[in-house]
Amino acid sequence: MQDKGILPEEVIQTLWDYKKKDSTYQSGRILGSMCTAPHAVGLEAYCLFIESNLGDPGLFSGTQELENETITLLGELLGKKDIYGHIITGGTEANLMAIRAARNLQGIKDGEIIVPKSAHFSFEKAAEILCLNMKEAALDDNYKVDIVSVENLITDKTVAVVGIAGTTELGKIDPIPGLSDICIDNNVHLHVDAAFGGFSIPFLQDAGYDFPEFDFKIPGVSSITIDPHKMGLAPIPTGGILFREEKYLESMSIETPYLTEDSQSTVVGTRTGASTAATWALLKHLGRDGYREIAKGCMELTDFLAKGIIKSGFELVTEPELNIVAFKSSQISLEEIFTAMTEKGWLMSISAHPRAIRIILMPHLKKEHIEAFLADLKSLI
Ligand code: 0PR
Repeated sequence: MQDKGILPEEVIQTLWDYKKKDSTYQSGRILGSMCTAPHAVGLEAYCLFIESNLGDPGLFSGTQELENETITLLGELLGKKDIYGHIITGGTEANLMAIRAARNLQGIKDGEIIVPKSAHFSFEKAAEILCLNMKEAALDDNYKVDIVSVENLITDKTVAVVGIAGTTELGKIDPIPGLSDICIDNNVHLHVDAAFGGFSIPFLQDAGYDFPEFDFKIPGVSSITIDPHKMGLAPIPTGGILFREEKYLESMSIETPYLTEDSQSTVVGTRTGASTAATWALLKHLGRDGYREIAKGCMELTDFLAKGIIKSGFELVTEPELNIVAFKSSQISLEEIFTAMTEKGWLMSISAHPRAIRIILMPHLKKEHIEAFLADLKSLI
């Protein structure tokens, strides 16, 4: 560090030089991200609460009220108004908290968790941190978890089973009602990872999409991850963890003797209230109608891209269920497609199971972006 400080204008100018190297959602080139440009109302709310620290909520009682209201609103969205939870940093922290609560309540030594083969890698982190063994359940032909495989993996050491409502790679929705039945029969915690699908499935159901139930309406579901910073359009970092009963939070409660609250259940101590304000603001501003139109728009673009991919001579590896399209070609390798399209400026990702080019149709993508993408893709064959 230099001794003499630099003028603010100079500091900001240099920051701009760095920022110019970043990709932007507005360019329409980011095709492999589950995040998107934050909505202006969420951004304003975020900035308004930039000082607020929910790690010491007695100092920020207004933000604390907002968090309680936000959790109730999210619970209402996911089938149960009287729920318990927190607004945290994202899906990773939410999944860690869910598995931690399940482990603490079950009190089993050398416990195990069962996750679908399609689960996000955050469960591997959770298992390692919590000293649990992670077992992977097989998928069916449609890349959803196979219930029989889960049932066969359950033992008296199982502390939690995970189902996914919107898988990371393909956007598939696991059969949560079936998982719920076996979790109730075996007295096991069922956690639903709806980090991606939580902010679209309920609204698409309103719009007439035929999706299975996945939330607290299903009796065996004990906890749900829902990320406002994905399809919720909140600025990052904004995640949500919801529990059916207060006992799950209590099982993780640590005494905090000198703070304005006596105990804390979150992993993070100092915790921004800005994420809470942004989520509350967007739920209020957009309402069910606003979120439904956003989710529908993404699905319409998904359909447009999927049809365009087939017309251009490529193959879908599976029928899209949410707003993710995965495709390949029988003529060109994935690496060749990836390299050629990257050279043309498209920022995509390659899924691992199954291997495919993976495009996530987030709200920052417009029809003209997808038309330009398809034109470039067609030129490869
Ligand atoms: N659960 C599911 C189903 C997810 O898809 C993700 C992240 C998580 C949990 C973890 O959430 P956090 O990353 O908020 O902790 N899914 C995306 C992925 O890994 C995250 C992402 C977002 C990756 C934007 C890249 C990117 O540009 O693909």
